[in-house]
Amino acid sequence: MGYPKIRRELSRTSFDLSLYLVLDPELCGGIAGMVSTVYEAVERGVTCVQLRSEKEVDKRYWYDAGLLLKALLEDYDVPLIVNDHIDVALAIDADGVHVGQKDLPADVARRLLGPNKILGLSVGSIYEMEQVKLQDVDYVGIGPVFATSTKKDARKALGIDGLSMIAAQRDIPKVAIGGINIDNAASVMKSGVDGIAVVSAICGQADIASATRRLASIVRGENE
Ligand code: TZP
Ligand code: MG
Repeated sequence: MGYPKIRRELSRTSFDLSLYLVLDPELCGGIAGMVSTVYEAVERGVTCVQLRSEKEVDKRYWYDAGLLLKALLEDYDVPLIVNDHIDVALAIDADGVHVGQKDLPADVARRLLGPNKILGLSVGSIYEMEQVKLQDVDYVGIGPVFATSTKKDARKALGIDGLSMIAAQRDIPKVAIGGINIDNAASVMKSGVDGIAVVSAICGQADIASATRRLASIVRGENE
């Protein structure tokens, strides 16, 4: 019998953004689909998982899904981040929360979350990047880099140049998001970010394991 894995305490500075899976229950096929997607993906190199839903779903759905995902990720050094819903994140003792520009302000989110949870913030312009308060926010998600059909209200794509300009503004952990796939991931990784966040490049793929393996190898620079 093997020893049980002991989970390293994830802290606000020890997380790895390099391959960040943002879940979509619709694309994954519900809670069971998200659980199997996460299982396949963390085994192949996903380093961070966010629970997000493009469609509005009941609070209880967030809670039930979050509890299952948290139980699954407990065996890995992979944080579970909850999109928008601070109450759900606290209820399931998630590792952190991700807020956007239209959600609660980051300083308010930080106050509600306390000092130890990871807090991510979406930014899509140099101005928004300049406003980031480093005492509250642990990483930023920059995007959309490319056109995406996953987020219905996504702003205009930044392109690689726009991404690079925003990334260069501040010394803070950064992940790029929006339309990233195996064809463009290498160029995104050269734009001054610490990782890529993807939804449809993993969720709903016919072969989750192979899709994740290929992305993981790109972010590790193995295809150079
Ligand atoms: N934020 C900016 S773009 C986006 C989010 C959540 C959706 C990204 O989805 P995909 O399928 O990786 O383009
Ligand atoms: Mg949001």
